[in-house]
Amino acid sequence: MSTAQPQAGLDELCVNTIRTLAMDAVQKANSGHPGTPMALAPVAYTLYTRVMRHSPANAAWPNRDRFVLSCGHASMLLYAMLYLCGYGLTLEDLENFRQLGSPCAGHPEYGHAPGIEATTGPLGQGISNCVGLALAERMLAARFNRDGHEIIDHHTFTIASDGDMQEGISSEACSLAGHLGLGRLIAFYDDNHISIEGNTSLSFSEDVGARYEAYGWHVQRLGEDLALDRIEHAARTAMDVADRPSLIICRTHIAIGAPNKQDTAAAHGSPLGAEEVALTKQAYGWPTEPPFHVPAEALEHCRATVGRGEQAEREWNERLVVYRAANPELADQLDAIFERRAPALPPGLLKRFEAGTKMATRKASQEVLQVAAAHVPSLVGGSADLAPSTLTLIDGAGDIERDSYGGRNLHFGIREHAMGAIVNGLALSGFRAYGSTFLIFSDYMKGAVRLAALMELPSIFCYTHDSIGVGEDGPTHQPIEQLAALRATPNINVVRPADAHETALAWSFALRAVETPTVLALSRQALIVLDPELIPEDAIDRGAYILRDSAGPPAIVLIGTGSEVGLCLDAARRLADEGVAARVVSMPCMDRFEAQPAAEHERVLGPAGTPRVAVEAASPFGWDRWTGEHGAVIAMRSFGASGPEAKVYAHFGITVDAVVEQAHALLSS
Ligand SMILES: Cc1ncc(C[n+]2csc(CCOP(=O)(O)OP(=O)(O)O)c2C)c(N)n1
Ligand SMILES: [Mg+2]
Repeated sequence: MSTAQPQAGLDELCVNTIRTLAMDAVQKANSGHPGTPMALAPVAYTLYTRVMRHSPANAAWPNRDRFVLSCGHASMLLYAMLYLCGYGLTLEDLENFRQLGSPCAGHPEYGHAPGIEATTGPLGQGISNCVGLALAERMLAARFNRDGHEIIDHHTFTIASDGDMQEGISSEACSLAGHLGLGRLIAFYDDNHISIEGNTSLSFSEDVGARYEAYGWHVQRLGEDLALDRIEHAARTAMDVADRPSLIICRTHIAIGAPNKQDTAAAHGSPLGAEEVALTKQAYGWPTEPPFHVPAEALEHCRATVGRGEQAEREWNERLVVYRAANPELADQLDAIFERRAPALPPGLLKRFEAGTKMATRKASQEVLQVAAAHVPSLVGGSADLAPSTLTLIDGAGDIERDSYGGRNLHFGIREHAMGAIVNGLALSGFRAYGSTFLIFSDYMKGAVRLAALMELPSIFCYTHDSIGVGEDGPTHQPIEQLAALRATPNINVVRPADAHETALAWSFALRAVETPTVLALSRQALIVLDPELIPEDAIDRGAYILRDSAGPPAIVLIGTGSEVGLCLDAARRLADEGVAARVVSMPCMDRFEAQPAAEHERVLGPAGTPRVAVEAASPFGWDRWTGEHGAVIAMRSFGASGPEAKVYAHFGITVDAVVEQAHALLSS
């Protein structure tokens, strides 16, 4: 008897175990996507059991190969692999697919089970995260590998579907990946000619392989024959191509083997149905009962990855011991990245600026960034071709370029959405990463920003030109509703500092974050630098504070953020001259203020019934919560206009006069 036969039989048994688990879990949940996991089972099985170096017993092993299922709807493929390979998911977890509290959510959720490297589901994000993961690998290698000590040398694998390939974000990200020559990035493309509405020919006819070749990728076309040896060979060929990312195109058949559902859109997002499940199992030569049948040999065979992973990890740990002895400081830095430690910022970080002078908060941010970068070696970032305006370059740190990944300044090109996903990939790898553009273009990257919040990543989104203060560029460039939308997103801290000192605190706050992304909203225009003695060190953590108080109890409270705080101060002075007791509250972070107890709300804003005026050159949405029944909001109720900044503010009635007038109106009513 040849030895190939039993192995081939065992492989087939394992592949069919994955397929039937996916069918059964979707059938039991009466919801989900069965067809794609069925078709992709050979690819995932080959990667997990033959190709990838990973350690199911320690899913967080830093030098593991990464796998991201970009087509997150095929989540049962990932859950089946994680269960079979011994990552800790149980068969019961699979049986509870899509149920409340199950680690097997509808789409893979980062942090819900070991082995889920990223939250996927919004198509295009996963493969774009992978560009960040693969870039992070090269950046870590450039920083930490020393002759004879290759401590970082892993690969990043992903499976992407038609939808992933159609979404613009993947085009942005993969264009950059090709440009940067990220050779350790390997994507399988599930070319199944099917999406939800039917055949992809309805809307998709380009040659995807040719497109990726044009991006500078190495492309293999496997065709229909997905024999495991061919998949493995293609993966290894891709791994040998060190100077380019790789795309491996597989012509698959959704719901393969299902007699009535194969190659149909019906197999995409609905259970096959009990009858079709039974027929498909018969076609596989599988017992129709019980469901969730896992042959002992299949489980045992897949679980052997645990031992192989432990062995790989042991070897790496031995290398790390030698490395640590030779490079103790570097090893410490590496630990900090692996553990995603929030960097300690010395109090001296908080640069002092001269009170009374004028400085744009984007300019202050630039100065603070230099100090922060000196103390936080893992801080890296860049902009979507706007660094001269957003002022986010780290001086003297060098650019990230093809074959030169040791720098700290990234150039994303005009690719905001990919920038968001790549920043998230860098954050997943332990870098403190920021991406920057104008606040208005946060809309272009909202999908990725939302996922940073959902994944609980401390990504930093540094947005400048944060209001109609942009001036002449006009309404296309003047954000209105962006702050409200970002504040409405759970688990994002939106920080809009009033001056240079609040900006320093804002960076310090963002760098201390562990599981919450920070959005910085910075001014293009110069703002008065406040007296630092008036700003508490925890101003951002608390979200709002009394910047200028009235002599006695306040008759009126003026609340501002960012550029409008100065305006509130001027109005308060005028009111004081008129004998009106006016308090000014700076609220750099509404999200953090909301998190404070009611007593703190009352301490800062005055007791309920105190007349309050909020001033923000943006949508008033959300402000009535803080102004209360007796309050007023001075804000933007339309798009902006093109003109010099001061005239635009006057045109829209966001002025000291307007604040004083509004205060009088409230006091006399
Ligand atoms: C950004 C985004 N838009 C829309 C969807 C809804 N959706 C889920 S899967 C899918 C397309 C399915 O086609 P394909 O990607 O080829 O997956 P397959 O059916 O082949 O598994 C769509 C539109 C989504 N998940 N993400
Ligand atoms: Mg498809």
